Amino acid sequence: LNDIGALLPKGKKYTVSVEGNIGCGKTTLLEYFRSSPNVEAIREPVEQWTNIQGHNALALLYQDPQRWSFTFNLYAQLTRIQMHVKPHMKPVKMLERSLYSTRYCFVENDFRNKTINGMELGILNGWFDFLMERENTSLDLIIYLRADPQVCFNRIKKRSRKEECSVPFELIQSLHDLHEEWLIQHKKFKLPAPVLVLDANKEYSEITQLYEDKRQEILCGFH
Ligand code: DGT
Repeated sequence: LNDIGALLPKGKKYTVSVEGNIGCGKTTLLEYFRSSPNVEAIREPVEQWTNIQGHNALALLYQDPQRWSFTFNLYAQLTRIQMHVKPHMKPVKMLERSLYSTRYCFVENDFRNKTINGMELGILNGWFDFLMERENTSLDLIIYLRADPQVCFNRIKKRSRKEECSVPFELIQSLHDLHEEWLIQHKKFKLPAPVLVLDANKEYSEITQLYEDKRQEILCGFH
């Protein structure tokens, strides 16, 4: 009975992506729903990014963004497509971020900041378009954990992941603006799925109550 999804009427399975700024609480949401028997929560492979053949890509990214942003995004894209194509083991597959946030938030930010140039953007976009066409990157729902940049920044400082000790507030503000452009204002990029916006300024007990209240919507009925 590993594949509960296979037993569902017409085999319908849902893929949900959890999006939002660094420090907004994506991990907390995934951990919260991981206990549900219908949910497979797929965490972002930060451990993979901190050890590529003994190299810490995340640390290098923040030490010298000009040098390493292209490399990091290319690798992030690989680990993301691996999350998208991982076969469903349960009816709801919940992803921490997606191929879309790499492209629409991080890559976009790096291009606007000139930490990647036009050629590097072209290469990343070439891969992005190819993967979107060839692989199943469809999403049924996006959960946007929307938090003030200052709240995210404070949480990043508090959790003090060593690679992120030099993250400037400006980066958090820019990433916030790009999430807003994509998920709220629908300015430049297409939405791959409907968006459920949750107020992620709330602290743990309040936000978990919100998850409980929204359980039906978040799990597409598989609560
Ligand atoms: P949470 O649980 O909401 O606090 O989420 P985090 O902060 O654990 O996870 P996330 O994805 O916001 O970021 C983890 C670190 O990796 C953070 O320093 C930003 C970086 N990062 C994540 N995805 C990408 C990406 O696609 N491109 C680039 N350049 N950096 C990324």
